[in-house]
Amino acid sequence: MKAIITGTTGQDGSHLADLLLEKGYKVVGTTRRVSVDNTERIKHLLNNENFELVSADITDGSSVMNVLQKHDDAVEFYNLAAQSHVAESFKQPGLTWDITGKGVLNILQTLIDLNMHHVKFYQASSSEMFGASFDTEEDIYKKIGTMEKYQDENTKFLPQSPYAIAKCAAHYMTRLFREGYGLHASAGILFNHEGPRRGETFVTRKITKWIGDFVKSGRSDNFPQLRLGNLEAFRDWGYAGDYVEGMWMMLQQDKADDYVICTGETHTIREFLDVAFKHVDIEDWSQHVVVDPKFYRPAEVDYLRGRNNKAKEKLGWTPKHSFQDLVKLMVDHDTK
Ligand code: NAP
Ligand code: F7E
Repeated sequence: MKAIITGTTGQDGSHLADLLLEKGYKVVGTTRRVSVDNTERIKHLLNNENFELVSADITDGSSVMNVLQKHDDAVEFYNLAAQSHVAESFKQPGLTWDITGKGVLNILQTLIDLNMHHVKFYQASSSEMFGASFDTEEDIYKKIGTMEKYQDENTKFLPQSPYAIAKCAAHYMTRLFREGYGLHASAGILFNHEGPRRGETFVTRKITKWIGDFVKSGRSDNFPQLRLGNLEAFRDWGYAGDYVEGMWMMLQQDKADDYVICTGETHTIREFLDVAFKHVDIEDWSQHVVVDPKFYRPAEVDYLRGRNNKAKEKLGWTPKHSFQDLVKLMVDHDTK
């Protein structure tokens, strides 16, 4: 069994490569030209004889075609490549569109042009596509009198950033190639997922990295404060290692489909700060954190809480790590 992963050098790509290699796959990972080494997360795989790193950029259709022609015995293709930073997408909307939106069309069209219907395709869709949209749990309302908000596969999309708009286009394109061309193309609508391999400018890792550096400094009084933006947003945060199992499970189904992967719990950035600082015995973090409007976004996604009933019932997927486990795992990693 051979699988191709784009975005192998990223957080999810590295976890997925680990998972597929454990399962006995041969893994072909793509990497693009960068001026500094980007293999930190996969350096433990570089000498694995079942792992091959090849050059491709998904904005360059010919490079995608070369990989697919050379590896036409692949049975699964996971597209995890993206300009994945939401705040950055406001600064580089055109590049975000080219990679996160049109790049996906390049892959899908190449699969069809090469008549590679035997390849099952996974698209990394995102809870950011929901943006300002949510549904309410009427059934719970009837029982306990409060209206809980949530998003699932039936919630409409109301994207709030160039990133989310590009992801919506790629999501609909994936659906079109499934319905129109009979491609086994699934999209995982994944809510935020984190871990020690998370990029250092995403809010969770920015917090745990700061705590790690602060602790390692001997808790110095002169240590620069942690500068953050909006602390009131709610996110449904899970562990990345759990979520890549959901990706794999989707491609093991006879029929391709779309699935939400999430924990079903939601917490604010403030709550993340509470748990993370408490783990290093700091009860009051207010003197360490500064709210800096520089990190506000032109449009925010205020509330995300997924409902994972479909993934549980059809895939048998459940998250293995709680919110508390996740925060502690990240703080422990960064303080070591
Ligand atoms: P990440 O750490 O930012 O990794 C993104 C990967 O895409 C990196 O390997 C990057 O390569 C690669 N890439 C960027 N531009 C490319 C291009 N033009 N051609 C080929 N590769 C390119 O993101 P992640 O957190 O692992 O997320 C994986 C995927 O899931 C992304 O599509 C993301 O949008 C989506 N997603 C993530 C989350 C989440 O919470 N993590 C939730 C929902 C969806 P370099 O190493 O060279 O930069
Ligand atoms: O922001 C707030 C920020 O950048 C989370 C990507 O993986 O998940 C991720 O997108 C929240 C936002 O993730 C800072 O305003 C406050 O409300 O960690 P984030 P994200 O935007 O939710 C989705 C599902 C993806 O698909 C994306 O690829 O935290 N926040 N202060 C901050 N955020 C950042 N980055 N930095 C701050 O200083």
